[in-house]
Amino acid sequence: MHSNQGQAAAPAPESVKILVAGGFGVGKTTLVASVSEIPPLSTEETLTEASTDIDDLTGIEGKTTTTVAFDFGRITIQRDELVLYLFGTPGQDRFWFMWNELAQGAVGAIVLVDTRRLQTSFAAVDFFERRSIPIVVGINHFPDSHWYEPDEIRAAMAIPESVPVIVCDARNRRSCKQMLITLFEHALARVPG
Ligand SMILES: Nc1nc2c(ncn2[C@@H]2O[C@H](COP(=O)(O)OP(=O)(O)O)[C@@H](O)[C@H]2O)c(=O)[nH]1
Ligand SMILES: [Mg+2]
Repeated sequence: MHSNQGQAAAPAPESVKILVAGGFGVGKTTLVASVSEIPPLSTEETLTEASTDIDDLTGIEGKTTTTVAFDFGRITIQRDELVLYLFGTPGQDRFWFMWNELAQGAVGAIVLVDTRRLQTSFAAVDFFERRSIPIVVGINHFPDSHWYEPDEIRAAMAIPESVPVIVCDARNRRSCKQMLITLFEHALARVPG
């Protein structure tokens, strides 16, 4: 009789949910698309005349699309043992009502910041801090943005020492993956016991 005894079954991968947050146009959709192994599901729509009155495009006049609900992607790390499901949150204020739902069961969040418009990411930092959800802050530099060191951004945004603040490039897969690993380690370090 055929038996599987003695053959170690491959353990099912652990799957965790991670959010990608930050203001409108900081690079959330770009980050999810950079790292995802599956075609990222994105509900990107062309900005309409109607929404240009509502969404603040100051500083990002070139942006022509917007994420209507959220971005979704997946990445496997640690030799197939860990699957991260990424949810990019909608950046516009009028979608705040979705955040509580999206945050359910999340182990942590990456909060992206655009140094030209730091204020657009304050609300995201605050949201996760209030709920004790671990975050990593990613400084996503754009061609015309002034270069700031992580400590300058930390001071400007009053981010506690315990929160990692790192420079990243949302278009670069390695950079995004490194940020996810930093977040995962940061989240694990906070688990009591
Ligand atoms: N130079 C540069 N451009 C970026 C970077 N990340 C995103 N972008 C561009 O910035 C724009 C807004 O990015 P998007 O991902 O749609 O922002 P979202 O609103 O946060 O989802 C897009 O045109 C991107 O191609 C980056 O790291 N560097
Ligand atoms: Mg988007």
